[in-house]
Amino acid sequence: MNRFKLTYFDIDGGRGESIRLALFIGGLEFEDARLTGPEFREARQSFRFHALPVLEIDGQPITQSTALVRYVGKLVGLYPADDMQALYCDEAMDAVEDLSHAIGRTYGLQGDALKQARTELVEGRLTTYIKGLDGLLARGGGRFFAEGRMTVADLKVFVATRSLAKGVLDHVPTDIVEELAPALAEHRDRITNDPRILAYYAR
Ligand SMILES: N[C@@H](CCC(=O)N[C@@H](CS)C(=O)NCC(=O)O)C(=O)O
Repeated sequence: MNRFKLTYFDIDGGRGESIRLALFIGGLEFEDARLTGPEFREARQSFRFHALPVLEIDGQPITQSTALVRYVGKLVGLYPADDMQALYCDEAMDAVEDLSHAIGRTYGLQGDALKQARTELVEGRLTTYIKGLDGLLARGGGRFFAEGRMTVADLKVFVATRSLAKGVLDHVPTDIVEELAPALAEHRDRITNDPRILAYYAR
């Protein structure tokens, strides 16, 4: 049995959350190391790319959240064996990563500059990616992104749409997913109410 330690920020969202969910769903025990902002800044230089998440597997640190969730998904049966379904899964996950980068560029801004950047985000990349993900969901059959069942793609998209609904981004309407892509909002609710996800957040 491998030893897993996931280091990420102390938030129930972001790039580390789908990895936590996949580890939990798969019943793989892991050390859930959650850093505060000051703790991260102090330790930042020690991380390979000065960023999180980092998953240590038997003491070996590995980075890159999508690669990590794909790896855990393979271990726990949350990643398709079929190549085309795997490609569907990867496309959705990489789209979420693109969106994370677009959102990340608005972090640290204040006041009017923040408002303007977030308004542009809402009208631009956010709308494009929500609609694009909605299309990928439809391609997957309407309920899940690949293989007609929950995979790591559903976890990664769910983390993103859940965060939007929670209002973590000032100047971004919390109902943006409902407004632009009702099926994607239903997908978020479907994953939210999955017994494995309910069990994770009930801990
Ligand atoms: N491509 C990397 C991006 C990692 C990344 O940018 N992580 C953010 C948090 S989600 C971070 O550590 N930001 C802090 C910083 O860059 O100072 C991945 O997918 O893991």
